[in-house]
Amino acid sequence: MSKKHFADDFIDAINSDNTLNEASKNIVLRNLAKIKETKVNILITGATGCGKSSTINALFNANKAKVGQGVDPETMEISKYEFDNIVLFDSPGLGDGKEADLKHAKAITNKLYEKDKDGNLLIDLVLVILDGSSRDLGTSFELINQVIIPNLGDDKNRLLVAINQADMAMKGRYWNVEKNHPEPELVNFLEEKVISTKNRIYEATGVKVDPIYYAAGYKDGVSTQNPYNLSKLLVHILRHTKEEKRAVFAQDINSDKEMWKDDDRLEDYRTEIKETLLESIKNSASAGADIGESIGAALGMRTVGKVIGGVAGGIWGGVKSIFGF
Ligand SMILES: Nc1nc2c(ncn2[C@@H]2O[C@H](COP(=O)(O)OP(=O)(O)O)[C@@H](O)[C@H]2O)c(=O)[nH]1
Ligand SMILES: [Mg+2]
Repeated sequence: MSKKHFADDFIDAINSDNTLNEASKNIVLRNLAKIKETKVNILITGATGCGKSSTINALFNANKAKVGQGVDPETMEISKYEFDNIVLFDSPGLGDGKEADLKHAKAITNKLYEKDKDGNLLIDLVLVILDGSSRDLGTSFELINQVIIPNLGDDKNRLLVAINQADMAMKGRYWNVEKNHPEPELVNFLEEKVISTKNRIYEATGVKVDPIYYAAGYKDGVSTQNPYNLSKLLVHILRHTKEEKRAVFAQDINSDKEMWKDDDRLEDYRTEIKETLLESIKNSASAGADIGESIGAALGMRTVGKVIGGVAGGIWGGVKSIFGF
């Protein structure tokens, strides 16, 4: 892609910093080059119409996924969307008929076992989206409990369950359109949905998940509704991603500030996003430059953090302004 990588701005900054010793500098530059090559592979699945495409478009920096596009169950395969560092696999869940369901279950299972070129499991994270406006989530639980969890391997942390269309959970009632948030009645309803989702998965599989609810929002000819709890969703995605891979989200997340504004305020999600990205970049950049070795190196490493935090323009500058650096 043509946009400049945020790591290149850090590379420029490190290169022009003369407080760093040469040896540390070379290690950091090599690490930054590695960040550019790091891929995070996410499998997004859930029933047709739950909002996979809408969620992809809200989270990331391109309108790649067609919204409201019904799939042809006969020919449907997993669609792949490649950003600079994030790679998404979008697969329908169950509920498209017996034959299609078998095909989808098989495709998802295969993806879960796929290895990358280093022999590690390819998929870093499986995001299962439930349609919060649907009263019958039976096929979604079948997908989670019978297809995904049994084929997930030991690292159950790869699974994240999120309930979309929070605004429509009570058919649009108790959603405050003006403020773009749920009123207390709807909050209670959604919290119960979270608990019952958690219980249904735990009772069937013994696996503990921590579902969240959100709204990807929509754009149609007449009206637009911004996402709700998208920052919370990203916080959970980051928490479920290996520490050393978190940094690269900075490159691909949606640069439209409006997308990230509205949330339940239960935690300061935007501050956590900012600190998580910065921490991950600092740690990845200074990996192997032995901090314990000498005071000089330790000071050098502290400077790396400072240099990186100080970079203003480009993609990183955008991320900083969204998440309040
Ligand atoms: N009200 C509301 N509609 C949504 C939300 N997310 C998605 N939609 C709508 O639900 C429909 C299906 O969404 P889409 O993203 O295509 O679902 P997919 O089949 O899972 O990819 C579209 O009309 C979207 O505009 C949401 O959070 N709230
Ligand atoms: Mg879709």
